[in-house]
Amino acid sequence: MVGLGKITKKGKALYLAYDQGLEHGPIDFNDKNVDPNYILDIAKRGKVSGLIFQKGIAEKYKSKVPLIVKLNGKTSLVKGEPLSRQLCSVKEALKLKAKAVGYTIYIGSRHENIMFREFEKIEKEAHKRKLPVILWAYPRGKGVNENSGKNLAYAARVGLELGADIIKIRYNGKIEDMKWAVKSAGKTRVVVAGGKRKSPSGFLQDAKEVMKAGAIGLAVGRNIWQAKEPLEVVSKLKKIIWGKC
Ligand code: FBP
Repeated sequence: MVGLGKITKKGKALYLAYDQGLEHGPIDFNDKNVDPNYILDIAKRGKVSGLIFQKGIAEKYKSKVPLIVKLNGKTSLVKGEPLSRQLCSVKEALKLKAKAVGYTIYIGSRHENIMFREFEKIEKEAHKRKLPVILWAYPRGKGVNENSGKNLAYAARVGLELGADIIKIRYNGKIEDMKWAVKSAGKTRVVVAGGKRKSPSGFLQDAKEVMKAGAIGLAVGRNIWQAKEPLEVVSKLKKIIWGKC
């Protein structure tokens, strides 16, 4: 197994996700957070465990915290069965000084086999170079329930089966479902995505529950950088993840 020491502290992690500009477009942004420098500042001052960028931003904006380069992506303009293709190689990510790479698979999509193939090559190459691989494992596609406990656990298990070091899944608000997903992931570590912005108290409550369920941390975007005081959210999340710090 590849060591996770560069992207975890005491086995736990808080990642700041900022690939939404590709996935959703600037609709998620305001005057401040549309600027990647604003995000770099939150990451640096908040001392998060890793910052997730697509390669274009990583090339132009240098991170002081460990960089995680997302290797595939798609826009929200394409409709139909989801397919997210590779946009950046492991080699390019390493040139950008990435400490890990990320890849999304839409479990249940008619095109999941294409993403499985791409992921397999990435996983092989990244592991050869001792680079951890984080799999965004999202159940999605025609007739696929994105939030059922059964499918979240299935997504988690796919991460273990395919060789991911960490999987990033969503929380459906049911702690028992998260416990089962964590169990299903075996030795693959689980981090949980933030999702659309929620009330701060609701979001922090979710964070407490996923940690109780056995996740090693969270990978959050909008609930941090859309907040009025992002560093306050980071600090509260760190307390939940690491206890007093
Ligand atoms: P958020 O915390 O903002 O939800 O970010 C997590 C994330 O996985 C991002 O990395 C990604 O851009 C986004 O969610 C994708 O969301 P969706 O697939 O629901 O459009």
